[in-house]
Amino acid sequence: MMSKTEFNTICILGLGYIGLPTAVGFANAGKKVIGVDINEQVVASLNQGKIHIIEPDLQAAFTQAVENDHFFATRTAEAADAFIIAVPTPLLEKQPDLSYIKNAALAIAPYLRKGNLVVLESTSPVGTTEKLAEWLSQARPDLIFPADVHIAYCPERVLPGRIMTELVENNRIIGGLTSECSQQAVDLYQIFAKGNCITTQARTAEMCKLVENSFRDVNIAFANELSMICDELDISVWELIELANQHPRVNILQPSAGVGGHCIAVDPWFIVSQSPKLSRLIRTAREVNDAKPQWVLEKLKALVADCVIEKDCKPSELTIACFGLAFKPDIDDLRESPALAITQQIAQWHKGKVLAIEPNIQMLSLENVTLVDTDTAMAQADIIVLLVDHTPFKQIPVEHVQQKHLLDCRGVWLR
Ligand code: SAJ
Repeated sequence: MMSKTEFNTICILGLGYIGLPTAVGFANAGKKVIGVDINEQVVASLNQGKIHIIEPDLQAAFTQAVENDHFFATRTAEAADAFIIAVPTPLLEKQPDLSYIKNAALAIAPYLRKGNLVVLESTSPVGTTEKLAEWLSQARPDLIFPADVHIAYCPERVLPGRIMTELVENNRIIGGLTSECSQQAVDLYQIFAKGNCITTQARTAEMCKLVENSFRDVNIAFANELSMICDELDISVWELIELANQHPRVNILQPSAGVGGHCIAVDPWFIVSQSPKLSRLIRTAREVNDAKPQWVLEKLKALVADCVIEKDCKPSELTIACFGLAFKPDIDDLRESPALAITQQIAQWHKGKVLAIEPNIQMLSLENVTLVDTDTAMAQADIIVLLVDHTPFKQIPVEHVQQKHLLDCRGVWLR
């Protein structure tokens, strides 16, 4: 039986949506956390006590960590008992770019000591944890990896908007390069995680993360494909899905204006790039979801043409209102948002007024688009496109939506 490792100091590389909440989790569990980020502004802002990302309850928890002197941010790594790498793995021409992970490895290499643990949390193609061991071993030939320094992969699985809860409560998959590595990583996360820590091999853990998001993408693509087929066949897809879901073994997801965010629309490509011949379904799902915003735009153009005939006016006299800009309901994150992209394209194409209604933001700088409140939009719009089902939109009774020309991408105002 191995003795439980003591982790007093934890160094976290990458202070984004995952690294920062994780840092706060350890800090508020009483550990000393060194937060490392290459971005000078991020480091400065954090050291002034201000978080640079939007996530419910994170600022309060971060303030507590700083006030208790358990966290500070810096641009360079320092010696610690455990190192967590939570840097981005962006897609470059549909291939994952591992340079951030490699740079993080090189940044911690000089500080590694026998008995340390290095955990990779970044979404990664299969085999990356093994590569990490190689990079570290090249930089530190005096140490044996993963014997002297343990290495594990532990993907994050938290949902933006619920990060602070899910970080603690979700079960974790932990894939060590050896079983000792896994056990040490379990000891680390159990400092603040209440969910089960389930151990496996590093390659399986890497694939598990990719598969979870691909599963969701494929299922959303099924719903999105149905929405287009139903439109052609003049059937309500919303009613159809509700009916089909009455079956005890059917659970179809909801169609949308497209799949956004930083994970579901990205991670399936990691699988496709590694196994291109075998991942036909995963690739097609990606293509179906990526094509949905263009379909919405074409439907909108047809609606404008109808409205012009009916009102006997010029297109430039019509006002279009786009309800929702965020990448999903009840958040203010506009990055990688299909709703924002659609609104932008409408504004480029339409000669008349374009209004945007986004209750979660106060300011918008988008050419030819005016941010207004719901009442103004309802009063002025000739055509409505509902792109995101934010709660305040769902609270509007359908009788208050007078516009005949309505494109409802989320099935909120069914009539
Ligand atoms: N969406 C639909 N129809 C649905 C559900 C979602 O079109 O029925 C769309 C949303 O509108 C949004 C996109 O999918 O544009 C993604 O939203 P999401 O809420 O499904 O997921 P994310 O991207 O916010 O977070 C996902 C989560 N993964 C899974 O649920 C399998 C989260 O647990 C991961 O930690 C996160 O990706 C990540 O970081 O990988």
